[in-house]
Amino acid sequence: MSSDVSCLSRNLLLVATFLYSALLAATVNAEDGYDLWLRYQPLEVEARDNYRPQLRQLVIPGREDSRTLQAIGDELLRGVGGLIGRAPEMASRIRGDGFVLVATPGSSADVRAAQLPMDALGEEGYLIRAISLRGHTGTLVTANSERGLLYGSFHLLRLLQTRDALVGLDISSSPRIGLRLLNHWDNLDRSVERGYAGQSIWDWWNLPDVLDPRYTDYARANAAIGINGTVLNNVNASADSLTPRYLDKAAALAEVFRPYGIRMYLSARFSAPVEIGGLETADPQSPAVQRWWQHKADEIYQRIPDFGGFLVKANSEGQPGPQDYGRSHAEGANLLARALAPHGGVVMWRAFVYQQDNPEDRAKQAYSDFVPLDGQFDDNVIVQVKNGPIDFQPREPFHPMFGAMPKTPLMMEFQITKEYLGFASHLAYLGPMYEEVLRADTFAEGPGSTVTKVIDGSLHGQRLTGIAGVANIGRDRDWSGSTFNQANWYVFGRMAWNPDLAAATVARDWLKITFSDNPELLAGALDIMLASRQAVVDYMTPLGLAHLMATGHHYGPGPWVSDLARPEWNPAYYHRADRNGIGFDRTAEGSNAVAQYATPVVEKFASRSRVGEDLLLWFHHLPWDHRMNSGRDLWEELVYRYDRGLAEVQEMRTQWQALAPLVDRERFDKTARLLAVQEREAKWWRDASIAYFQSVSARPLPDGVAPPARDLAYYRALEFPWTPGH
Ligand code: GCV
Repeated sequence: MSSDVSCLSRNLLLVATFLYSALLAATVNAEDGYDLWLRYQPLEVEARDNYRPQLRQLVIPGREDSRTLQAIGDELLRGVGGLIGRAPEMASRIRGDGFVLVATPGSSADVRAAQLPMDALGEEGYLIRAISLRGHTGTLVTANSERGLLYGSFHLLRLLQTRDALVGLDISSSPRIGLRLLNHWDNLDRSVERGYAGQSIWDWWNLPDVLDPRYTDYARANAAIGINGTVLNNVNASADSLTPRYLDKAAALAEVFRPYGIRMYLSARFSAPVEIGGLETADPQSPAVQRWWQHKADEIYQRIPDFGGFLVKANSEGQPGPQDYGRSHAEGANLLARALAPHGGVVMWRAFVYQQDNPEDRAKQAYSDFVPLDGQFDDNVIVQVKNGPIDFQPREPFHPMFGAMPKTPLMMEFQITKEYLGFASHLAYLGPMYEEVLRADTFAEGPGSTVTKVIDGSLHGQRLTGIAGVANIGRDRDWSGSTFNQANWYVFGRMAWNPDLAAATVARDWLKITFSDNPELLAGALDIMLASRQAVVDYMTPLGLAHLMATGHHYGPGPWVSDLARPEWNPAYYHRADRNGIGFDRTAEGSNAVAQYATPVVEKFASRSRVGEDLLLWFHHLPWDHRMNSGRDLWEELVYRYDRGLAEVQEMRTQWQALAPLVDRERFDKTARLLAVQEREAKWWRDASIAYFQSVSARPLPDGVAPPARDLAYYRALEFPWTPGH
């Protein structure tokens, strides 16, 4: 009996041990997405064997005295160690073949002696070269600054992650755009405007005392893709962010970011002199107001000596601004710019403005306000312009301000968070959208005057250049609400560094880093990513339609909404559908928004046949029986596009299912579940939109098309009081 008991307990112990080890293994291998592109899981055996002889020693002169060089050393040890299963030995000098030397000409006599072409690299660029030094072969990462070394080192790690050869390396890279920033729309209470990945990562309450290790990982992730600045707080700003208490908190974050080359910026509320300064006015002409901003700048730079500057949303959607005092945007921007100038800071002044009670087409208002001010902004002001003239829609034409202000630096504002593309739950890879905008030709100075050339400064000889992405980052374990949303943060950074990169190239890199280089996985997942944005366009806003989302939270369809106080808040304002036709006439017969573009572009956009069907209804109001390229009439084409969008999502789900054996369990399941949500919601969009537009057009559904699942009244009655991000 007693031996039975002891045998039983032995067996139980064995089972428990086995379960514990299995659990441990599962935890160790768990892929919850936290690592982003800093994922240093072991490469395939062959790749590891190839790399090992080339990554034996790491030499970083001066490492003891520099936090950036220490960060580089830590990252390379960790990265190489993880990827090839053996960290290089940290050495003080080159001892044999297989060295990696990370040094500037200033920190290494060998680099100086090599006389490399360093001039073109500028402050942040780098060279990565296969090199022979002191009779040994190895790899050199060099740059003019430690920041350049940092970016070069991350590039070296990327080469391993994408399984590129180190033999014969000769890479020279420098960023095309100076300010490469994330904009957080994060509030002091940790809510995030248009954020769908949980609370803000900034724990304002516990700062500056508690420094979440996430802050360092955030800085690492950004540095790895070349992002060099971050605006911590929402453009709908609270003046409290500028009080000493909150500046101390911001300073603690700046300290964490500094070794990673990330400068801190803050959104400034224009009326702060009144709200926290006790002044009676915020008028830019008031000497007291000017002094207040100068003192504020001094106070900030005392705490954060490398503070980048202010981002400002003024006279837009209820925010205070210079026009409250009869002053222009330029006068407002210059007020802040003059306070920052002695310290080297910049003002990023947003052009996202449209006015209550202004009957002008909303798509025209920013241009009308800003273009006459060209030449009036101080040198340290850059005007931040959204990619399109309305507001981050699934598809918009490029903003007409690009190319139209030759004397003013303009920076791009993209949205990485998907306010209008299905929140965090829909899979929509934004690379193709960024690419479409960056490559658009403004014709401002003749053919080839692309948006990229406007924002990289080459078109009009601007020295101050920038690009910002509204972040999709929150407290969620995977940072962005889904694995595939991480790709949008990633591609933003990569294109900010090099706007000529193709969306497909970046997606491939990201897939290799995030999952593996299995060819089947790469092909299948790449297909999904590249089709995804057009799918969203098709099931939400096909053929150039825009802003059909439900009121306020923008979750789901609301094309029927037409009773809101401001006309341009109503979807009906944008689609203008009635019994006879649909679309916004922006030609000379309509609002004439086309006239804001340069001549050949005007002609293209104004022509029904040349504008392209993707933007057709953005610029034209057309009868339902307008003949389309497909031979279908406009009504049939609209229905066809809604169906096509839904079918694409169904296809994406099928493709993802086929990849199940190639993806780890946790990330596979989460993506699969989200794709199911996306299919359900794409169907909702399709059904509700068709039901509504049919109620207006009074046209029969084309043969063989499934009728909407419910009647229009059902869709109209849906309410979502607790949507995130609102
Ligand atoms: C930060 C849109 C969004 C707002 C956002 C605004 C802006 O209107 O819905 O949430 O406010 O753009 O970019 O300022």
